Amino acid sequence: MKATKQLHEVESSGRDEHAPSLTHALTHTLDHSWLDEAHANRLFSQLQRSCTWHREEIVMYGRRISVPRLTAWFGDSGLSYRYSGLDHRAEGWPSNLAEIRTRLSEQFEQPFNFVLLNRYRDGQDYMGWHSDDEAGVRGGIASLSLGCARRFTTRLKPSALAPTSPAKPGPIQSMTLANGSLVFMPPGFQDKYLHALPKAPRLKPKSDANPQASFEDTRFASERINLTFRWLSGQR
Ligand SMILES: O=C(O)CCC(=O)C(=O)O
Repeated sequence: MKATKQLHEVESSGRDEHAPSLTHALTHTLDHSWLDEAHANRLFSQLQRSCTWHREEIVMYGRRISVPRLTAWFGDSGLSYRYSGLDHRAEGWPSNLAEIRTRLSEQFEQPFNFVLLNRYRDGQDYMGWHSDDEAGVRGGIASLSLGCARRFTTRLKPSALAPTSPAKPGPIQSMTLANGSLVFMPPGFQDKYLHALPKAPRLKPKSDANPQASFEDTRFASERINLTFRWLSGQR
């Protein structure tokens, strides 16, 4: 892996005698300025305008609920990624994301054939604790953040803690992902760790910030777009 910067930036939420060392706990790579600001701003704006954003519904505990964020996806034509009981069929790559994919493949020396986009409209949108360990997801996952800075959290799965530890996840590790930052979750990460994008209650919804303002003069208001580049095996 040709990572340009290896930075373990951790704010631990507490100590736990069963917790592994921080170095072990956060083995992913974080680069705060993987995309320069102008490029990140341009890409944010392009994706915000041009993607078909879906408000998906999933069934949890027998109830149908709306996912608390918008989603879009791209990938090699015909490829389908199934998670949360929903199929996501790809129809090729727009040139702006194909370019990013090439750079990521060179840097991390692995192919990527699918990208999932999550759009958090304000601090009320979030992603709960989960791991991307669906059958067929192989290799590392490269996660690019655009727009408003948000906290990204990780914790060890109970199964990855010492056998003597209670059946609860490890302490929460947290990092801030700002406009243009990249975090790489290496192969095997999803087997051991959960991750989440918590709510950010102090972020004002766009309508409160200034409903008349354009993207340029409000920056991102409170919006964030995250792109996770993945390799799905067993598919072309
Ligand atoms: O928005 C983020 O940074 C997290 C995205 C995520 O957890 C995922 O796509 O699986």
